[in-house]
Amino acid sequence: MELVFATNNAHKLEEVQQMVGDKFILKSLNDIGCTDDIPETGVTFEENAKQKTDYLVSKYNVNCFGDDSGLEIKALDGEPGVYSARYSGSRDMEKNIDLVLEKLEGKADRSARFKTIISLFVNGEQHFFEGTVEGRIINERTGTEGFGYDPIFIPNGYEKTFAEMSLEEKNKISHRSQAVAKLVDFLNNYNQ
Ligand code: ITT
Repeated sequence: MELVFATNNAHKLEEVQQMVGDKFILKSLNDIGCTDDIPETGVTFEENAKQKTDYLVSKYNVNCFGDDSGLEIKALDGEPGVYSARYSGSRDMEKNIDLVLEKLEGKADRSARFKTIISLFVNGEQHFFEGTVEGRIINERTGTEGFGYDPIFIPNGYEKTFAEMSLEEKNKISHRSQAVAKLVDFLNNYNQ
């Protein structure tokens, strides 16, 4: 089954394709020739994820899913949240990470979670799937794998950051993999 994944983030596409296996052929926005900047103006992950699939359904009439993810830091009242990709005002992750570290200076509670919400639109039906992973923000970047805030996030039960894990290791526990596992479970049953 072919599904459009409403992303142009190659890391995310690769992570998710690895999880869904060959049964689902994922197409990115580039693959379907969509170069539009799909609006992401919601104040929740759910609203943003749904905006992506609503857009693709209305413009291309395809079966599709889209996710919105981000980092919620307790001591920052859930920031950067839906603003994770542009927390500092730009998509420059060096600046975004610097801002997080700066804002956390002197804070005792460094607990945080990554969250993903997936919106799926398939054959006229709307569904949502959620995944979260709890952890903490460390003081300095460690590791070179992954993307985004991976170098400063240690998941609970581990002593290394997401950026020190292989993709396979991260996928066993990540917010995105949990949400995708629910999506895949749903699709497998849906097809029967
Ligand atoms: P698309 O909207 O094109 O899919 P994006 O980069 O904006 O790509 P998300 O909305 O899923 O991706 O995530 C927003 C930001 O949250 C992302 O740019 C990262 O900074 C951060 N983030 C999300 N998932 C992450 C992960 O697994 N590891 C590290 N940072 C992550």
